[in-house]
Amino acid sequence: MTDHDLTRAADWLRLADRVCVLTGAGVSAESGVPTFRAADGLWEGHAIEDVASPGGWDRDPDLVWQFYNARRENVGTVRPNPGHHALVELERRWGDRFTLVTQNVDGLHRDAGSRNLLEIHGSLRRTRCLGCRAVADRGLDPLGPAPRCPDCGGRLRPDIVWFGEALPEDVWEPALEAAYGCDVLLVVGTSAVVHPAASLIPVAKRRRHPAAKVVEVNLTETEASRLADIGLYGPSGVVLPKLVERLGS
Ligand code: BV8
Ligand code: ZN
Repeated sequence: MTDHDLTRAADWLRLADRVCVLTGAGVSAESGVPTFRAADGLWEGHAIEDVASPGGWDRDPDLVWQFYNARRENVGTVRPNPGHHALVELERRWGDRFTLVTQNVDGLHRDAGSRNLLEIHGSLRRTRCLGCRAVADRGLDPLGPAPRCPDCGGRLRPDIVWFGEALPEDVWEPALEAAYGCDVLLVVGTSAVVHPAASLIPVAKRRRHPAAKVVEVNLTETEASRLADIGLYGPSGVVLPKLVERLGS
């Protein structure tokens, strides 16, 4: 990342009326949460379709809960990092003209203080009852192998969007609007492989004139790079605070 790139990105931000941010696992990697693109394609030793798909749930719900309880426990040991806090600072400056769309399910953005937050893939901290459909925030306490709904006794599932499942309208619609309406879209720590989340990037580029400026923050180039107007390459926990600092007061 050159000083010139950082200045250009900060200048675009300073001129922006509306700012949208799309984050992925790379933001939480700075807190020690493992990303998905593990080299062997496995995820904590499991095939994704066995632990993060409706088919996997139907075949072996206890294995799915074992997988999610392990991730809940891991997230319970980590804290937000300077990258999360830099995004809270951007929200403080832009207020309700700032929207943070996250693919992450670890809840670290919320812990850091982000409030204009759309968790488009759900959250490890919430469960949904298959009986009465109640959604509850249960923090990160272990839920045991086959948790039951305290109200109706029905089976609880993680309130997470699995592969093959539609994203909830109540977060996906506002995410599309935020991407379409922004002047700058920051794409941080995502491989931009998972859809429809990754489609927010071309959406931002398609808006009325002038098209949004897309700034990618990542360790490497990704599927998003060809649509980015600028790439700030480095750890998000270092780059984001530098960007906020370059914005000035
Ligand atoms: C749907 C919850 C239909 C689970 C998640 C073929 C082509 C295109 C699409 C598809 C296809 N086949 C299937 C699909 C659709 C599928 C999909 O996109 N698959 C991908 C794998 C190709 N999508 C779906 O199934 C979606 N649903 O399509 O439904 C439908 C429609 C209507 C009605 C019914 C059905 C649902 C997708 C949501 C899946 N759930 N999460 C859980 O977490 O347990 S997605 C999951 O993977 C994560 O949430 C996360 O979003 C995603 C991983 O992506 P990233 O966040 O980008 O993480 P990754 O590890 O990939 O990258 C990390 C990045 O960070 C890297 O770039 C790295 O360089 C960078 N990095 C690392 N360290 C740092 C860093 N950057 C900065 N600093 C650092 N320190
Ligand atoms: Zn219930």
